[in-house]
Amino acid sequence: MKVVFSLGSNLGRRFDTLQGALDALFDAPGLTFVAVSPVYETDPMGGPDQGPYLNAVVVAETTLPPRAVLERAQSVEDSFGRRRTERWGPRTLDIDLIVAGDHVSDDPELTLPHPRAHERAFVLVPWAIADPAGELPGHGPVAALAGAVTDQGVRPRTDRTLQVPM
Ligand code: A4P
Ligand code: MG
Repeated sequence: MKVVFSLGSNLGRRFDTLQGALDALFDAPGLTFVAVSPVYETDPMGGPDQGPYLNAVVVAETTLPPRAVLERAQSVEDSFGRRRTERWGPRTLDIDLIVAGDHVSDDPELTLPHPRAHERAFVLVPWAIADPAGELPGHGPVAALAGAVTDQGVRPRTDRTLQVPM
């Protein structure tokens, strides 16, 4: 099953956090790395007044059930000092599960596909580069969706490239 993660950080050493999170995600069996997007500097969407994010998208293959993939992502968030205080507030690290194969769920603990992914340039623009043939179940080809969300303040950081996890 293919899984797609969105990584975001707007506190602390943002790039180092994204690289550390990428490495940690693949540090245990069950997830196989496929691709990582370029890094983007993005204007914050929603929540309180907060600083800009670095965002990236990671594509993987897994034999794990979606719930176990989310638990992996949450334990990586926790290990980077994530505090769950204010919803949509600033964070050292946010890892969202965007899709898990063609699973569809409205469970608030794990909603699939991610309910806001289809309208967020900071997810769609990097995803379309990491996986040009990607599909968002219920919404269609990612490349077309990415082309439709403009003016959200998503700028490539060509000076920063995430290394493939070892
Ligand atoms: N949850 C349900 N479905 C999922 C899923 N598919 N992936 C539950 C991950 N988590 C999922 O998440 C809250 C609850 O969502 C968890 O208990 C989990 O079981 P959280 O990470 O603790 O809180 P949050 O991130 O503040 O809330 P949420 O709803 O995930 O926020 P969003 O919608 O992800 O927004 N602007 C820019 N430019 N870049 C960003 O990365 N991120 C956000 C967070 C807002 N604005 C941003 C960015
Ligand atoms: Mg989240």
